[in-house]
Amino acid sequence: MASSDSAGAAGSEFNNGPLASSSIPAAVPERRKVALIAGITGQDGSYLTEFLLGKGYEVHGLIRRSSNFNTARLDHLYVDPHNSSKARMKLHYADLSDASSLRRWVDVLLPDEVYNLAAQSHVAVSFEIPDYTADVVATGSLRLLEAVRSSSSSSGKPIRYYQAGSSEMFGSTPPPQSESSAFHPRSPYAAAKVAAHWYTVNYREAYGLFACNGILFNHESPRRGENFVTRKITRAVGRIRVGLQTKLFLGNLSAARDWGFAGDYVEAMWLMLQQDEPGDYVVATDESHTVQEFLEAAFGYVGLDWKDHVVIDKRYFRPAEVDSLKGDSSKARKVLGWKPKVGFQELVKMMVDQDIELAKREKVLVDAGYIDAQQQP
Ligand code: NDP
Ligand code: GDR
Repeated sequence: MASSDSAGAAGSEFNNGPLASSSIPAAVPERRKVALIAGITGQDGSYLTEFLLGKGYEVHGLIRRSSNFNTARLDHLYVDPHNSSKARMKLHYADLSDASSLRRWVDVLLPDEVYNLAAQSHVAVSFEIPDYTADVVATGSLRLLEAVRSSSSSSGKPIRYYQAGSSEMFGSTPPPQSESSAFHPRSPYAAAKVAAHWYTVNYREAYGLFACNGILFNHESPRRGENFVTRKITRAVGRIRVGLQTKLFLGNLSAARDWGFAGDYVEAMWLMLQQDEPGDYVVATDESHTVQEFLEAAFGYVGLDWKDHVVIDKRYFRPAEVDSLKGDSSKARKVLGWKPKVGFQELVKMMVDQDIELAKREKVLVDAGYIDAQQQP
């Protein structure tokens, strides 16, 4: 979907240089706001892109090279730039581990807003690949901040920056957690996010950059990666319902999380960058449920008993767990005027409904012999 040619296309579109005032026609349309999203192919990237396109933005996304296409969450938004002048979402190759690629795209695109959503975002995996996780999540954020600072300083163009912080940064600090709660990270991922948080604060204080940290609690959707616990559960419910699976292997069921809907949370990211002053905000539903409660809701919704299907497997326990997260998002509600629209039960139903439809389509392929029923997400 992205092409290395896109650099030229984007460059010629945005680097036209100033027009002489006499040559400006009376009704020049206002320049669209330009957003640059790192991590556009992820769950949040796809919802944020939809949201910003709806606000009239030109959206550019940085994607990394993969041997398989990694743009499935964006396919419904894609317009081939070769076939249409209407494409308002464009994709470019870059990587948070490659500073030169980040600086190049910030220079070429001159964005108004940069959203850093890119990360190795799986907590358990961060124990397996800690060095890589730190490089992308912590140093990668520093690389992008520095690209924004140095490009903005050279061009004189102000750029607003959003950093995707996480409730995992609170770790073992007891709930409710707010902006003033202490960070006590419990994984390489969380420690790297704490570093990225402080890099962002430092660039704000040192250089006056309009940089915000969103401290977002867990947010889910039908587009959630399939190895996060909520989606793993709803995928299994769908597959069990249509007869493609019988067991679901899970780890710690007693951990409690504050689960919201990703579509609601991207609005809060945008709102942070529309304020007069930059700041840091907790974004949460302020309600907490255990993994077991999620299981009860998801299996119960389709008339199944989770105890008939769930098997505890110690491989899914983490070396250090975050036991209980519950946000206090009163600052975001007061200052940003934000609040979540989708509650816990509605979120579970939305995810189960879509995963039943997905499992039905999967079953057609299994019955036709195209895929193996044993393949589990
Ligand atoms: P996802 O894992 O779905 O998406 C992560 C994105 O980062 C993907 O686009 C991925 O690309 C990209 N990425 C990974 N490594 C690199 C790299 N080296 N260079 C460039 N891009 C890279 O995460 P979410 O959408 O759920 O989360 C978005 C952000 O918010 C993440 O930073 C996450 O840590 C953070 N966060 C998420 C929360 C949640 O509950 N969802 C809560 C709090 C914070 P690819 O598609 O190629 O893998
Ligand atoms: P989390 O999400 O670690 O909170 O990070 P995840 O869904 O992975 O785990 C939530 C809780 O469920 C328990 N659990 C399992 N988790 C997974 N993935 N697989 C299992 O089989 C399983 N069984 C039990 C976990 O131990 C944990 O307690 C997410 C990510 O999106 C981060 O990027 C983000 O920063 C935080 O949310 C906020």
